Amino acid sequence: SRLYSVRMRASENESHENGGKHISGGELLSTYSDLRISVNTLLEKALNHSRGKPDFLQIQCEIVNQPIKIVNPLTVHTNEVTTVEEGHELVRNLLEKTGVPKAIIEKAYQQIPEYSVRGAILIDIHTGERVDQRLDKGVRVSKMDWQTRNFKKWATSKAVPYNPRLKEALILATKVCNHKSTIAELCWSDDPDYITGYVASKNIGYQRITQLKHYGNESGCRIFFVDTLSDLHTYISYLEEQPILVQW
Ligand code: PML
Repeated sequence: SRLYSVRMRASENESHENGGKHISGGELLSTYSDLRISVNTLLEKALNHSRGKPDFLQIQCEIVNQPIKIVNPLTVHTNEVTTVEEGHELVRNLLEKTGVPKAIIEKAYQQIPEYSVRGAILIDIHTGERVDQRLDKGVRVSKMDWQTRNFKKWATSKAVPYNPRLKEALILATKVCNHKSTIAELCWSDDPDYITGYVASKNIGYQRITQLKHYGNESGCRIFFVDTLSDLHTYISYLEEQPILVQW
């Protein structure tokens, strides 16, 4: 049966000129009969966030018209590090392995915005320049999910602990890395209570790194390193519009 894309966004001081402070966002695909549960799941997520209490909260449901593409999850590996510095050294090594040049990695680090960007920023691996031109919004990857039952089966068989954050991030990384223009993704959370992040690519898989910031820090990061963006518009519409179901 047809699926609905359900999206949530919550923020503080939404009317502020810089768009306010991003609190939480969420994405899922739902059948019509599950819509009540789905909307509630995202509502709970928005209201239980340690970044704060939203004064703006939006949940939107929209039927999916495009055919849904099924993709396999990236393989997951957890890298234990003992300091944030060690974590970022590993980020640099992994990014180099995916094909992002050293100089571009450094240039990317310098461009991580101070303010919180809601979505991802896109960095060209040839120039190191940010190419999305979306300022504080960034690009929001949308229309993807992984059915709970299938995810649980996968998690059990891989001995991965059931972690909704990991699930969500792995779905996103799997969608993003399934496009040939994506060389790698670098991400860590803007949640002050969550310090694990990851580097992902089609070749190295989803490489978790246990410390990429200190507790209490509310600055997150999500960068897509991209190549051959002769057609930036098509790439962004893949991220925003192409429905993807992860299946194992
Ligand atoms: C987020 O949802 O804020 C990003 C979390 C990234 C790491 C998830 C994990 O693999 O534990």
